[in-house]
Amino acid sequence: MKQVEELVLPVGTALDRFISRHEEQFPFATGELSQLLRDIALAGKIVNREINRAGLIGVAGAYGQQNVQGEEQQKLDVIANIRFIRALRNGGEVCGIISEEEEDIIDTGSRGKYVVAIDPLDGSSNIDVNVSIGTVFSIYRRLSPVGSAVTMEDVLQPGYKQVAAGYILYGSSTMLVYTTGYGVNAFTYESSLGEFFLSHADMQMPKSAQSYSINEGNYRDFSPEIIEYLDYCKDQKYTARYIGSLVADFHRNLLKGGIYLYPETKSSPTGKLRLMYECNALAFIAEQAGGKATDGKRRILDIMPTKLHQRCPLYIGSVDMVKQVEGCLAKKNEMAWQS
Ligand code: P6P
Repeated sequence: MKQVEELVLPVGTALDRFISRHEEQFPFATGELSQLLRDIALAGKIVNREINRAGLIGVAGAYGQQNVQGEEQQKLDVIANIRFIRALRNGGEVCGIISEEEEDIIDTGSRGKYVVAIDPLDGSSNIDVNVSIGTVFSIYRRLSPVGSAVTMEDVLQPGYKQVAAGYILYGSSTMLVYTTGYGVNAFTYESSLGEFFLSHADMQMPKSAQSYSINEGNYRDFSPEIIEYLDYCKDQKYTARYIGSLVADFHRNLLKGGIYLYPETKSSPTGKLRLMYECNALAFIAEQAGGKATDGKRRILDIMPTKLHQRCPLYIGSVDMVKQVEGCLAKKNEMAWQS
């Protein structure tokens, strides 16, 4: 006969309760940032539902136009963008939004104290083949006076100014992972209850591992220093894992250790990934979990942005592995300096 306690196991800590319990950590804790995180979680639940049913509700496939990046938009890119912008606008805590899918700043006209940089759906080329994809977001405090128009300075802040950052991974399970500068916590979505529950508390990224993540199809395009590092990985019999969705590759490395590399190439001389709504958020999370993130020369979080959609090379993951790549690249940087 089972004890009654076994019959009524606790369901765990819901995201809402976790946020409320940790509210005192938020600077100027007046509940707005907590509400903003809830707004993002709500939009994530809605997008999750649409991703899971994409093939049934006619939202799979291409939308038929390109975004400001010149990339073919998928229907779900457009849908996710609308869902997150609507949730942030209706929530009232955000005065400005920059999005991969929007050319310019969105000024919500609200008296909100925060600005958000978001990639509504990253890895969307994987949607139609049922591979994990993700949402990435960064949250900053506005710099201009409340009630005034949102300025470029409000949205072009360096990554170290983030007050929170996170991602939602739509994978074999849907997870929300975020930090407010007090460690990294992950919440798994229980769809039968419509809630995210704490599943990974205070995550720590292993300092090293034997797994690397890069698109080796660009091998001929890489610098000699990156080729040297990749050859080292092969000599060490490292495992190559590349999903084609940054959020999924990053999440694996957060749990198991590893490094993700997207170097500059001839076709992408400043790298492919976007600083404001991909690299900064993941760099914040990586560092909070004991990892590291660099563009090969600079700490990602120290890069002073100059354009909304600027790109940068990205080396992110286990601290010892990122340091090793930096060592390889230092030779290149030194040679460049001496030439
Ligand atoms: P490639 C998806 O487009 C993305 O931004 C990341 O999620 C992913 O890691 C990378 O680009 C894939 O790029 O050039 O290897 O197809």
